[in-house]
Amino acid sequence: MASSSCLTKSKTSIIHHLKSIKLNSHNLLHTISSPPFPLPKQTTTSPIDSAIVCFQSLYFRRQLHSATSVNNEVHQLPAEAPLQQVLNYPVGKVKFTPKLAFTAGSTEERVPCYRVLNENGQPITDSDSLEISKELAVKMYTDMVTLEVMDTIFYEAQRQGRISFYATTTGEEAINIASAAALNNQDFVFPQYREPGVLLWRGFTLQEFAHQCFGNKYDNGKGRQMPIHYGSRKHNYFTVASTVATQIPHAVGAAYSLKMEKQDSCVITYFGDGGSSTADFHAAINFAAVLEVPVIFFCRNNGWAISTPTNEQFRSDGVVVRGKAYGVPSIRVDGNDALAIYTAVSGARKMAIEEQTPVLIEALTYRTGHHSTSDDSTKYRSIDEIEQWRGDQNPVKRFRKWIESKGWWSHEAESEHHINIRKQLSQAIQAAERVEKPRIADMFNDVYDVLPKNLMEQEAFIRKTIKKHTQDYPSDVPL
Ligand SMILES: Cc1ncc(C[n+]2csc(CCOP(=O)(O)OP(=O)(O)O)c2C)c(N)n1
Ligand SMILES: [Mg+2]
Repeated sequence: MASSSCLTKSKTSIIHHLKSIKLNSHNLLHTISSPPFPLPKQTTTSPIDSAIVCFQSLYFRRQLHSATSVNNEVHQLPAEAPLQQVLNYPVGKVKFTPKLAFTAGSTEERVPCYRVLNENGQPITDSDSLEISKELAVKMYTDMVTLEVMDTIFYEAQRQGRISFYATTTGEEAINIASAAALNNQDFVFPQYREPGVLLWRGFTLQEFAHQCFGNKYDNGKGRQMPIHYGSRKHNYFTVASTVATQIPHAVGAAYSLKMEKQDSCVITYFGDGGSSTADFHAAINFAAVLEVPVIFFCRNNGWAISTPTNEQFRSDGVVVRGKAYGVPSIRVDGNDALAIYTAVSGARKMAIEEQTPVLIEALTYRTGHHSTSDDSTKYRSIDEIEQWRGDQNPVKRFRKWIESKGWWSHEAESEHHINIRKQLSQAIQAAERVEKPRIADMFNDVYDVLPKNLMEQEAFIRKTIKKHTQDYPSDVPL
């Protein structure tokens, strides 16, 4: 297609064409209605001239498109058309290019992963890392071990039928503890369900964890939720909701309120790779970017959403690249390297508060435990693969090697801590088991100011049924 033929089109046909490509601008149409074409060669800057150039560009693209779709080959257009280099679209200033080049859907080179400690727990040369004190390092390590032991014991308690459900954080201890260590306790947490370590870090006691898992009257949620649905107003930790990813837009709303109140704190929301595959994630991160709110999106990319591997969830280079698509600063970090996570979250927090911006962190890791006690992950992945990730990459072992190399930890300290935590947990579980369940009335209160008629009827019905069939109902639920 020669450019001269399109420039000599009649006025009517050009206006018709403009309408068809939906360039909705009166100015533009007016300008086009004043001949002559072709346009003068000098560079123009007025909005009207720009509009004409815009039209020209679109017009040529159209012609090019129809030419290529018919002949399946691209012809070089003569260079005489005076294309302005940059145009100020509503979306921003955009440069033109005469080249037909589609952006790549994926690149050979993946976004690199920020790491500080290698598999032997030795710092990588020249790595950017924050200095941390012995006291902080030891607290991070001991909390990781506490989390590991807590998982093992609650998991066993579920297997013994003492609690109904459990999900471990195995393989994600560093994500839990090191991210929590980098935050301030005033920062709000909107968790998924695999981040109890953040609550542990903030001082939620083993007894409180046990009360929740046993759903007794001391559970903050009054036994209305399954085990592991922790929440604590005292620790600014919003209650876990297992409807995947619903916490992400909530976090953005909370961050917006911090912004309005000019608070010196931020929000962090955790979610898995599966969570990042939901509509809620996309809506939330877009709102966060546009509203410029201080929220950290922390994605635990552990390779699996129950039995669905990440390569069946998305074709992008993981989750980190989505930050750029939404205009959000992002980083990919080694999720099994506590020092890297600590440094990345500290940096993200600073940016979020000082620059009032969302930040996306993708922590790459591997879920070495089953999804939950309802899952057997060997049905969809090999034991060898799991074992491989439990070896050198184990985040707790890696961090231990580092603190040992600094002379901050010993075998004696390790066994003492294990014994102590096991003992505390065993006592906590026994105590939680003995506490009676919440009252029947708690199934119905705390939502409505005045109980609606249908709930009153349900409450009366359940009381009547329990009285009639007492032997079928637990004796430790007060009526
Ligand atoms: C809205 C919704 N859809 C589906 C489920 C069922 N479900 C529970 S956990 C889960 C996988 C989530 O995977 P991911 O976000 O990667 O977290 P991970 O379990 O790996 O930590 C799914 C699909 C759910 N709870 N909520
Ligand atoms: Mg996952």
